Amino acid sequence: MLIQLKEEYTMKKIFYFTCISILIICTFSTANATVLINEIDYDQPGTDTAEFVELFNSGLDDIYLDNYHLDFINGGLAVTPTYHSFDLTGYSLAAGSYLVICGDASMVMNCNFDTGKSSNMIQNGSSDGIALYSGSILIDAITYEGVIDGITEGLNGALPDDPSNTMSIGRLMGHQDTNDNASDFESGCITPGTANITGSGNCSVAAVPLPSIIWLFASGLIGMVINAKKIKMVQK
Ligand SMILES: [Ca+2]
Ligand SMILES: [Ca+2]
Ligand SMILES: [Ca+2]
Ligand SMILES: [Ca+2]
Repeated sequence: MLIQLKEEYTMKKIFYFTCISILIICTFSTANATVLINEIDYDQPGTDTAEFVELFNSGLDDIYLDNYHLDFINGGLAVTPTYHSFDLTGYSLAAGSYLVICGDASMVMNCNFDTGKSSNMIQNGSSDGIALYSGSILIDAITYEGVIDGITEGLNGALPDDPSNTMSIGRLMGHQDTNDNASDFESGCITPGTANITGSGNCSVAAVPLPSIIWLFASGLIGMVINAKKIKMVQK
C-alpha cells in the first residue's frame, strides 16, 4: 500500500514537472515572437497578376507558423467578409526574415507560398484588409482605402496602393508597428522578400519583376550587338 502511494506520488511529480517544463518552453519560445504584415501589392497596371503579401519576423526567435492563417477581408460585406483564408501551417520564419505569399510565383520574386490565385487575388478596395491570425488571436492587420471595424489598426486605414508596376504599400523602413495603419504604412518600392524601400529611393530598379529583368537583360544584349554592327559598318 505504501509502495503504491509512493509510486502515485512520483507519477504526479513527473506529470506536474512535465507540464511546467512545457509551459516554460512555450512561454520563452513566443516571448519575442512578432510576425508583421510588412508589405502589400494589390494593384498593378491592367489585370492584377503580380499581387503579394509579405510577412516579416521582427522578433529574436524563429517562429513556426503552424496554426497561423492569413485572411483577406472585404470591408463592404457585413456577412462573410473573408473572401480568402490561407493556412500557413508548415511554413516558418527565422528571426529577421521574410515570407512572401503570392498569387503567381512566376510573377513575384522570392515568393514562398504560391496560392494559385493568379489574378485578382487581393481586392482593390475600398475598405478592404488583410489580417494575420494565430488560431483565433489577431496578430497583425492592415486595412487600406478605409476602415473595417475590429480589423483596422488606428482610426484610418492605409493609403491606396499605386496601380503602377513599381509601387506597393509597405511598413516604414525599420518595421515600425505602432498599431496605426495610416502612420505605419506608406507608398514604397515593390520589394517582395527583401527590406522595404518606403518614402524615398529609386523604384525603377527594385520593382522590376523577374521576367521583365530577363527581358531587359536580353533586349540590352540585342541592343549592344546591333550597335556593334552599326559601328563596324561605319568604320568600313
Ligand atoms: Ca487586386
Ligand atoms: Ca502596386
Ligand atoms: Ca500591428
Ligand atoms: Ca519588402
